[in-house]
Amino acid sequence: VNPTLYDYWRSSAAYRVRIGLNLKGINWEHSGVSLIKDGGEQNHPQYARVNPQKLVPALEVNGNVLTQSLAILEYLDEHHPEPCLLPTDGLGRARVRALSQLIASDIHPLNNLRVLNYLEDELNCAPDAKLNWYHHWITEGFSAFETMLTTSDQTAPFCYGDQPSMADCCLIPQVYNARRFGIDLNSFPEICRIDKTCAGLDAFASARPENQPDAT
Ligand SMILES: N[C@@H](CCC(=O)N[C@@H](CS)C(=O)NCC(=O)O)C(=O)O
Repeated sequence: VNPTLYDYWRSSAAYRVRIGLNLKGINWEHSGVSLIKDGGEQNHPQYARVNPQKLVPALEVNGNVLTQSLAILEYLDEHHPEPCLLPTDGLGRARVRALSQLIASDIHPLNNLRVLNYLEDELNCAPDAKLNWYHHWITEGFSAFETMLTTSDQTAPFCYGDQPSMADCCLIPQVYNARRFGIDLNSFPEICRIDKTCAGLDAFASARPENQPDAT
């Protein structure tokens, strides 16, 4: 049986997993969880039984539910080693994990839907203050990411070496979010170059939000 991805077209965490599944050539089924319909289907009891964190993605594999996009990508890498998303040497793995976590642990959680909703609904943030918050965390994170790329001779054509890794699975969705919220990416030429390189690959193109069945 093909794995089922609990997915929302605009979820960047789910987008990471879509790229990983596609890179590995794994056929998967889509199960849509709309983050906006009916107060957010992620909050409905039937989805909370799938993922108690009420977040997408979750991946169901042979009756087991996996959560957390990076844990899912590592699982896929262990069970479908080719092409690998993590290098084989310890230093390389630490580097790819660090790049991935810079995005997945330090940028993305601050700009997640529930955080933005809390700023607006509970802390009475005005819409432009909320947008400044969004821009701030991406710009700060991308500045460090750009420096990490430009100061390493292991960068190119991808974030690490000559094939896409977990770091690219994290970067490309974050670039999508940045563009969606109108962030000027001119100060991040290396990030933009990698984004363009990845856009040319089918695995990345078919994972794009607008190419998902629930895209509106
Ligand atoms: N650390 C989690 C983050 C998952 C996550 O935050 N998903 C977002 C969409 S990108 C979500 O479901 N948000 C729903 C909400 O904020 O209510 C992962 O990497 O899987």
